[in-house]
Amino acid sequence: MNPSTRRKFIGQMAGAAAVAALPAALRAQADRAGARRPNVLLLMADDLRPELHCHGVEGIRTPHIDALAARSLRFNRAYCQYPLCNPSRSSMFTGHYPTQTGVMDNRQWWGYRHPDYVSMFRRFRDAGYNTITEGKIFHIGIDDTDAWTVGGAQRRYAPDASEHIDGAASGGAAVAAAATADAATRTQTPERASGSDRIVVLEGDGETYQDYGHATRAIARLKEYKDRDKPFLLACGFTNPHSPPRAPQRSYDQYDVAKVPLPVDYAPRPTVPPGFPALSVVPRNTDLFIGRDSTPESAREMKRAYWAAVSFLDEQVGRVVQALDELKLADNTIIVLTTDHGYHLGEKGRWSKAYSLFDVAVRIPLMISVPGGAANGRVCDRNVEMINLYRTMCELCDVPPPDGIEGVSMTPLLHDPGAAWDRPVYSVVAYRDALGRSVLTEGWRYTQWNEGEGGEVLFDEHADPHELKNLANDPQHAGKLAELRALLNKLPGRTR
Ligand SMILES: [Ca+2]
Repeated sequence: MNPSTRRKFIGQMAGAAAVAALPAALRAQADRAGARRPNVLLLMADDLRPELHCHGVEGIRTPHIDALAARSLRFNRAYCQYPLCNPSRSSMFTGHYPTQTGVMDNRQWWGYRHPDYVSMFRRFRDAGYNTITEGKIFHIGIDDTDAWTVGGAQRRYAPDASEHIDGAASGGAAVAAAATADAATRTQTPERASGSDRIVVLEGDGETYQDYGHATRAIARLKEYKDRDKPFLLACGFTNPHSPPRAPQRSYDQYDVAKVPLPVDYAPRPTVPPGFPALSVVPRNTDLFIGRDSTPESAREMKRAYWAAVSFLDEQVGRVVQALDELKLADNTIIVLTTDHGYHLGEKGRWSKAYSLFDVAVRIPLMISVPGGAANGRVCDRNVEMINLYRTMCELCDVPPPDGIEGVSMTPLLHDPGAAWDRPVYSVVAYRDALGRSVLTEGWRYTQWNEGEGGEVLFDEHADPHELKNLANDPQHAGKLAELRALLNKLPGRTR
C-alpha cells in the first residue's frame, strides 16, 4: 500500500483498537479520523484442514489462497472448538464454547436454548453494517435468520431438533445436496452414505456447481454494496472440500495419484493404536470409506480427490479476491479465510472429522488480511482458538462486543505475530454418552473422555507431531499430566 492509500484507509477506520495492527506513528492520525469503518470479507470453506501449499503441503496446488496468505497474517496453529460443522460454527460465531452452547450435533440451533446470545453477524448488523450472507455460513437449515440485512434462510429444525419445520424453504437443490452430504455424518443409512462416500467429477469447468455460483453471487454483492453509506460484512461460505469431493476433471488431472502421499499412520480402517483409549478412534468412518476398508491405492485416489476439491475451492476464492481488488476495495476491506474444522485423510484409518480430537481434526487454516497491517505476509506460530474471532473482528471494526462472550482479541498478534501468548486452546466432542475434552498448550496436548473415566491421552507435540505415542500412562510425565488436567478443568461449561 502506498502512503496516500494508506492514509486514505486509516482515515476510514475508526477507533484506536481498530488500528492496533498499524504502525504507532499513524495511530494518532487514525484516532482523529471519525470516518468509515472497514468492510469485511469472510471466506469460509467447509471441512478444509490446512491442506494448502502455503502450509507446507508439497504437491497440492492452491495458488490463490497462497497469494491471499502472502497479504495476510497466516496463523499456522489455529484451532476450532469442535470437529463438526454446526457445533463449531455455533461456537465460533456466538463466542461461547460448545460446553456452553450445548450444541453438539448438526440439528440444534443455538438460539433456541440461548435466546440471549447475539451472533457476530447480528452484532455487526446492529452496529450499522450491511451484513450479507452467501452460501454456507451457519449450518444448512440452522441459519441465524435475523443476523443478515441481505440473504439468509429460514430454519428447518424445530426447537426439539427432532423434526423439520413444515414448509420451510430449503434454500434450493444445491443446498439440499450439501445437507444430504452432511446428513451422512449423523445417520448412515446406505442412501445417505452413498451420497457422501464417492468421488464426483463436475461437468465442464464446474460452472453449474454451487461453489462457482457462490463466488459469482459474492462478486455481484461486492459490486452492489461497494459504495453504500454503510460498510459491509460479506460472509461467503463454500461447500468444498466437504464430501463428496467435487471438482472438474482438470482439477483431478493436475495430480499424479501415485505421488499423493499417505500419512505415516495410515490404516485401511479406523484403528485404535496400542496404548490409546477406544474412544480416541471411533470404529466407523462418517464421511468417506464409510463401512468399507481402503487400500493404499484407493486411499491415494480419495486423497487426490480431496486435493482436487481444494484446488477448485482455491479458484473460487481467487475469483472473489480478484474482484475485490478490481473494485478497488482492498484498501478498506479486511479479508478473513478460514473453515469450521479439520479432517482425517487416512490418519489412524479415519476419513472424517467427526468424534476426533486429534490435531488433524481440529487444526484449521486461518488468515487475516488487514489493510496496511503490520503482520501482512507473515506467519504466526502461536496456538489460537477460533472463539477469539468474534472479539478480534469487533476490535478491528470498532464494533462493541456483547457482554459475556469468551475469547480474547488476537489484534496483539496482528501487530506482532511473535508476541507473548500463552493461552490454552480447548476443543470438545460428544460421542454417544461420552464427552471428550482437549486442551492444547505450547508443545502439549491433553485429551480426556468423561473426565478421565473414558480414558486420556497426552502428546508431546514437538517430539511427536503426528500424535503416535500416548504418554498419559508414562510416570515420567505425571507432573505435566496433572498440570494439564487442572488446565482442562478451566474450560467453561458442562463436563458431562
Ligand atoms: Ca464442516
